[in-house]
Amino acid sequence: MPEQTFLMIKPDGVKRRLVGDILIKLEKKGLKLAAMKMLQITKELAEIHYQEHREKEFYEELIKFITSGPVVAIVLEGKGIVELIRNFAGKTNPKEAECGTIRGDYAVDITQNVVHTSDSIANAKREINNFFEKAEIIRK
Ligand code: FUP
Repeated sequence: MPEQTFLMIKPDGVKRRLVGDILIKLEKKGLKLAAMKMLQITKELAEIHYQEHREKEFYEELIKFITSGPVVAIVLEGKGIVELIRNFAGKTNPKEAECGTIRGDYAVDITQNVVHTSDSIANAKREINNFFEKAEIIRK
């Protein structure tokens, strides 16, 4: 199976009408979209998605933010796509993210940082499973 990753446009990105700009960047780069949908994340799904941050001091704020409005969930496919999309998003803290990256160009706040991207192939599989049914993912 080709490598896949999970990219999510967070509630701030949707509220600020950045969905179109982000999709244009992905498409112009020539990346393959395998799935995409808009959804409202429940508290349950948020807790599953951010389980590794349960003990962190920013956890409550993170859950509140990610459930504060609709998100756009996307699956992208291609060789080396996990690392490519990490680089495309830029560093977690937008103040450190390079210009040209999503966070570098569109964000200043570490929580409201516009996008989430999977940080490994294993986490990408887990996250895609959390957000999508198998039938929602296009296979060529
Ligand atoms: P990333 O993989 O780049 O999304 O970053 P992390 O997994 O390290 O963090 C997950 C989310 O927690 C980030 F998107 C933003 C948020 N976060 C904070 O709100 N405060 C922090 O100090 C660190 C991360």
